[in-house]
Amino acid sequence: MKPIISRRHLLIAGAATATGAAALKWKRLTEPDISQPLLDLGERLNMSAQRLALRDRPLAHEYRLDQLSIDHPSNGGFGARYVDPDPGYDRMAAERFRSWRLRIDGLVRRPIAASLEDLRRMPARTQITMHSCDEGWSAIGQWTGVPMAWLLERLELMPRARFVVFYCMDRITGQQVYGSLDLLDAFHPQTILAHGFNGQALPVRHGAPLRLRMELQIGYKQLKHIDRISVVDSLAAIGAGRGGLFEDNGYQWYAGL
Ligand SMILES: Nc1nc2c(c(=O)[nH]1)N[C@H]1C(S)=C(S)[C@@H](COP(=O)(O)O)O[C@H]1N2
Ligand SMILES: [Mo]
Repeated sequence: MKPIISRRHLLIAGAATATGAAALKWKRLTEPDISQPLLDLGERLNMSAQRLALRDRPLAHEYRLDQLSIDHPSNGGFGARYVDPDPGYDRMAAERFRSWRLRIDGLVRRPIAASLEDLRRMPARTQITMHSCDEGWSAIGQWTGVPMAWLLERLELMPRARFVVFYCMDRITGQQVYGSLDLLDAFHPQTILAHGFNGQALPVRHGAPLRLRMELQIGYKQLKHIDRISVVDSLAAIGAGRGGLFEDNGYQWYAGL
């Protein structure tokens, strides 16, 4: 597959977590024929090492209001040359997403279609956290949204459920942005579907109308402009099968900080 956004690809190698996976990642990005099983093994070891370290599921650090970044950068915005909103996005944004619905389907007993108003009426968590992008910047922002754990419990997961897939309303060089979490991360207490940023409605540049915050993982896992969530038992049949558009293009699926 043709790589997307090559600058990111070059930089991710430098920012990958400190294991042999970093070197493998670099190779994969520049030499597509690198042995995939070896790469997968490296990633699994990296992930299990991190999971072991995180076995008591810490909370990401939360900051004070006076520590908010004055200017929170944005990445993958619709202003970028290679990013296109879905047809209809601008119209929905103009009417403050009144016709937008979040659909949740897949391995759930109670699929829903929720409006932004519905989501705003649900329980909310507010957290001030640091966002770290693999391109080398970070910023502190305040995010408000529905806890995924609360939502997933109400949806009643079926026993086969293993991953939560998030679909976004933007395309990067023509490919639909999507990504995923396993249930462990989906149920983490700081995993929220954010509709608020710094005390205001979530702006377009930060992912309006709804974006994911999973505070134990790096920037590209914080998916923006979500309009569909699907609960699945396997990621293999989605996209190129690596769990997300960024992952399909060489990023790690488990991108713990
Ligand atoms: N739908 C979508 N989500 C996305 C992206 C994107 O291009 N499209 N970029 C990711 C990356 S690389 C980062 S660093 C963060 C940036 O979030 P921000 O623009 O709110 O700072 O969003 C992530 N989520
Ligand atoms: Mo990023």
